[in-house]
This record gives sequence, C-alpha cells and structure tokens, in this order.
Amino acid sequence: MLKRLILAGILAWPGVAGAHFQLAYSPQTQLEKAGDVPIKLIFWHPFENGAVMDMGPPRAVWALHRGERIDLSGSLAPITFTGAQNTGRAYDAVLPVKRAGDYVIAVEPEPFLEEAEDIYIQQFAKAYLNRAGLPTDWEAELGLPAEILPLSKPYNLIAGSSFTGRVMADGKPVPGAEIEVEYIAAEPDMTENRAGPAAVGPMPGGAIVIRADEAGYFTFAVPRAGHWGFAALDIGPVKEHQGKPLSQDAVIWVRAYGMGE
Ligand SMILES: [Cu+2]
Repeated sequence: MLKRLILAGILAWPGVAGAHFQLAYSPQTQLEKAGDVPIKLIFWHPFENGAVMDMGPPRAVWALHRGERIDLSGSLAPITFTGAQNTGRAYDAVLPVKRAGDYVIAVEPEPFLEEAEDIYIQQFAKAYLNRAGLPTDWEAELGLPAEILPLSKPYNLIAGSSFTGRVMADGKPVPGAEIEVEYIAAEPDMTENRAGPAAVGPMPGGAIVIRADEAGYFTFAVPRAGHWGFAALDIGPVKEHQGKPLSQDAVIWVRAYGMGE
C-alpha cells in the first residue's frame, strides 16, 4: 500500500513539479498613449515553459481604474496558446486605456480540475499596467476571496531590489501562507500565440517557495528584469468544489526593470 502511494506520488510528480500560474499578460506595463491594450489570459507553467492547461471561460475579468471597475468580459475571445510542451485553451482580452493612472487587472477563473492531483484549483490573479506614470490604484484591495496586496509599486521594480506583499483571504491576513515564486522565462508572442524563446531555464530543485510571516507579509529579492509572479496557495475560504478539494490561490504579477535598460 505504501509502495503504491509512493508510486502514485511519483507518477503525479510531473504535474505538480512546476508551479501552475494564471497569467494576465501584457508585454508592456508602462503605457504612453491611450488605446486598446491586448491582454492574454493563460494558465501555464511559465518558469519552465511547461504544460499549458486548458483554461475554461472565466467567471469575471475586470480592471480597476481610478476607483472604478471596468468590465472586460465582453472583450474575451478564445484562443489557443502553444508552449514548449503543448497547446492549450486560453483567452484574449482587451483593456481600454483612456486616462492616465493605474489599471489593475483582475481575473476570477472557474475552478480547474487538476487531474494528476484530483483537486480543483482556482487562481485569482492580478496584474498591473500604468499610463503616464501617474499612480492611482495599485495599493487598492480588490476584495477578491484570495488576494496579495503589493507594498512595493508593482509595475516598475528595480531588478535587484525587493518586492513586499501581504497575503489576504476574505479581507484578513493569512499567517504563514505558502507562496510560490515564478518567472516568465519565455514571454508570450502576442500575435503568434506561442511562447517566445526562453531567456532562462527552470531552477534546479523545483518550485521556488517562501512563507509569509505571522502577519501575512513576505519579501522577495527580485534578481532580474522581467515579469515575476507570486502565488499564495490554498488560502481562500471555499475548500471544496463538486465533491473534490478546492485550492483557492492568490496570484500577483509584478514587473522589474534593469537600471539603464
Ligand atoms: Cu502544474
């Protein structure tokens, strides 16, 4: 029996080795002009340029701008996205950027059945864009069931500096939350709908993991420029979906730049 469990664990390993991350990706987080900005919603293993999961229609996709909610669900269009291993279902969305300020994108997906582990995963994801350098909304709490609040302005970190966040569930801090750290190694090609060339390989030893402190805070030193993601796992209030365990995760995407780049 024990042997069987170990074997099952080993067989399940490729599915859990890399970290799943719900992306809301736009190559540029700093915008000069008004206009429609394409966003890609992809459920992927971006650090290892690994498996693309089939994303279902999300429950809600919206953006916060100057305190107001912009519904993006009407812009959703199904696409396929191809990573180094496979092709999966994903979505295009369009963010209408008008006035200067922050645009905080929120994705509320349907629970996804992770067959290798026989659990559902639901990742509430946030990503940040800014027009014209005017900070307006990045500190706002969106009120998601699972959410990471940034304490560092999330769209223009300096590579080599640090990012601090606070893990929240239902509006309360989560002591000791487990957080996976991810890097988009192969940035999506926005027109070809496939992963571009990988800038880095996956780290030896599997997912990068840190823990929040007793008040839900964590800090990570960001070693290089690019798009970094943090996922606090299984922190949301709903623990079951259709008779199976549900992990409600909070994902935040931040952008770092090298100085002088
Ligand atoms: Cu995975």
